[in-house]
Amino acid sequence: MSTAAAAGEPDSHGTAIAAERRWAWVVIAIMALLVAMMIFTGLHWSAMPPSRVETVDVKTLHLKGEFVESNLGTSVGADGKVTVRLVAQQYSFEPQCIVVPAGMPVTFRGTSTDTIHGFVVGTTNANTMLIPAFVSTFTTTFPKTGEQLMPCHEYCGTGHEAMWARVQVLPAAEFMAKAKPGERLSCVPR
Ligand SMILES: [Cu+2]
Repeated sequence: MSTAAAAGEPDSHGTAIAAERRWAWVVIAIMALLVAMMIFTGLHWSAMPPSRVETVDVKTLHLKGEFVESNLGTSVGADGKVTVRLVAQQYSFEPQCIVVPAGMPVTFRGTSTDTIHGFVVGTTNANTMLIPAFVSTFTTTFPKTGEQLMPCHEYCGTGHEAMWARVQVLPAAEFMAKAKPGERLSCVPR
């Protein structure tokens, strides 16, 4: 016991150490919680590393295969599955206007020709990165009809802020009426 405490005065040094120790435990608890969350999300959701890797040759992307210009846009397969294929490049998406049906699963398949790009569709959960030499894919459903903006959300160079496309979500019946087997739909004005 210090002389100050013995004299009946508050032990300021002891109080400071106790407060400091309590704060240290709070910080340790926060760090432990964050590490536990990282381990949990990593293992439980298999968030990282990606479980599926699909590659594509950037040098021949525009010449042959799935991502040639005539194959970009929305297609309806023989099994009725809706697939959107798109390519990102500095500083635009191809196609510039994408058509999708509302209330049906839509699978996006995209890649980039030059650097890392990405996109998010308005306020929906459609959101991915587009990486050169890799094919990004995800499936989502658009509940509401209407037009959404689709900006690039990975900084990709000086023209980044001008890089965006539009997504038109049509009623399913209207979309299916437009879709013809083997054709690629888009809403780019011709
Ligand atoms: Cu970009």
